[in-house]
Amino acid sequence: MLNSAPAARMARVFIYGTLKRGQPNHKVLLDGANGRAAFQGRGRTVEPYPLVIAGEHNIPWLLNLPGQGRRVAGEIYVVDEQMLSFLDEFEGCPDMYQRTPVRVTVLEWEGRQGTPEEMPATDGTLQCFVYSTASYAPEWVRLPHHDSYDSRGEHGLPYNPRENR
Ligand code: PCA
Repeated sequence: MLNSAPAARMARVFIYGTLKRGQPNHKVLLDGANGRAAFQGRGRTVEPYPLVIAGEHNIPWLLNLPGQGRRVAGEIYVVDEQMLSFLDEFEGCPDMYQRTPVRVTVLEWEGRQGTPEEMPATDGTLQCFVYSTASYAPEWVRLPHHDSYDSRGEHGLPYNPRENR
């Protein structure tokens, strides 16, 4: 048996919002009860997208409008099927966010070497899933566009955690 065989059932996810390290929902990626997630590196979307903070709970949303906004920074994880289904549920997919493909330029890589399916392509890009949305209020496009989300950033719009709602 090849050690890399389970990789076929793993998925790569680009995390740009409250699930990142140091952000309010990161703990769900670390909780083994939800499945497994392994940090692989950091990157930036190849295409620009509008990343806005919207609504009464100051939630970050990547609007599915490639070509507008800024190239968005985030973290790349490989997750198992259990964590992928957990995240779909957690992110209200497909009603709130939709899990869509995105191309990411890798800036820092900590992923395992020697397993071709886990390494960035020779042009330094990777295809990942991302939780973006196409179901947003039209005026959200005119909100400030961020390139790197931090709940406690200078925007002054801290995320309101679910447990407080
Ligand atoms: N959680 C997902 C999408 C937006 C959010 O807050 C993420 O961190 O990528």
